[in-house]
Amino acid sequence: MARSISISRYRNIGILASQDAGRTTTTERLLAVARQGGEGRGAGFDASAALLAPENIRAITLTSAATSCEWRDNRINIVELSGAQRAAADNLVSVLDGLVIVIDAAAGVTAKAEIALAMARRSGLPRVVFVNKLDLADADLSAVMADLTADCPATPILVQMPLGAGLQGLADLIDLQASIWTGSGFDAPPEAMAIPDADREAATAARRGLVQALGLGDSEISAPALRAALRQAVLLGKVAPVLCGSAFRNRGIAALLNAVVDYLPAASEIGGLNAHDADGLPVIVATDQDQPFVGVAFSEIAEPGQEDLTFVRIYAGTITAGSEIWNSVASHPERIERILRVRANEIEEIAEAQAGDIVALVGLKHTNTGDTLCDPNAPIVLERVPMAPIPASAGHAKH
Ligand SMILES: Nc1nc2c(ncn2[C@@H]2O[C@H](COP(=O)(O)OP(=O)(O)O)[C@@H](O)[C@H]2O)c(=O)[nH]1
Ligand SMILES: [Mg+2]
Repeated sequence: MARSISISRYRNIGILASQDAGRTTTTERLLAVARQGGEGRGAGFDASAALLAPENIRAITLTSAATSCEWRDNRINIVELSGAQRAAADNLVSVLDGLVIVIDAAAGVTAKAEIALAMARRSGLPRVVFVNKLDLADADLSAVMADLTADCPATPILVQMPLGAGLQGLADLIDLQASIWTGSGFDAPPEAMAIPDADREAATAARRGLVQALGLGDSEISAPALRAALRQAVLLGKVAPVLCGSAFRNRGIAALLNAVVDYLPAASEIGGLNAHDADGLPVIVATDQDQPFVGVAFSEIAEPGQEDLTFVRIYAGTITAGSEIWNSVASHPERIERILRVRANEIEEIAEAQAGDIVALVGLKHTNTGDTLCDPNAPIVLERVPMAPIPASAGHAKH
């Protein structure tokens, strides 16, 4: 049986981008780098080859609903979100706790990217931004930063500085260290080193700006203290750390994984959820592994010749394969035949799953997207937190 992970070590995130910004490439690289334990470590993960194997076809379909990886002893569940599929994506966003917004540095903040940013604003979720494609000659980070600054109330704050033409390296503005890619292959690991002399002054000034933007007077603040302050500001929705990279060239991916763990909320940090019990009385569901089970079905996959799958976000308690749960919207019992976890191109069968996790269930027959699933002995219905309404003008945006 898979070892259980504390709810404080789950990150449930959406990767949000407009078409072609690199959402799929970024997701694949996150999974690959997490699997290798770092950039350029171990055997390269050839996503395209792995995905072509017939036995993996089903995993690809499932990966499009939700997939997961482990990083620094945390489990990161990832859902790809398209800014264009507004209603469907808004539904998915409601089961996530944080967002990674991918912006194409060469295309800039286009009308389509604006739609993705608007979705992030409506969700109110804490977010980090990944400025992708910085390897391209026409990448323009300052233009992206200027446009993102209009995306109040989360002020974008650069936490890295690209080094050299074509993204030869990245300077981390928090610990003032550089990663430089000296090898030529896409899978070459970066070398950790001091920030080169030519860039040191700019990096130090940028770090001072970062410290000031957080309202911290002391520019001598240590890296861990700065990360902690940044985390607080992100969780409050005040700032959005901006990371730099090239998913295609496998650069900046480990830093992005670190940012997800360091800055985006754990499943234990989202607070209680509003619900009502069988008598219609309001109750608060605590996001706790020791409470009775509560989850939400958020995606269904039905393929010819395959078992139907229901993806579920678990907010409280534990479920085990073979057990009975209660659909409190359909007022119908359901039996969990099997529990599956999707990791990149693999499907893993697990015996139980706990609060904080996202898994796929086999065997549910009466459940629709959005239904509350719970312990038969503690029936409650979650109140869906409505997202802020879509402004009428956004309805005319082209996508
Ligand atoms: N040069 C460059 N191309 C990239 C990068 N990331 C993605 N691409 C390319 O951009 C195109 C769209 O990428 P994809 O991940 O499919 O975007 P999605 O539509 O957002 O899922 C593909 O041709 C990718 O190879 C990058 O960092 N640099
Ligand atoms: Mg894609």
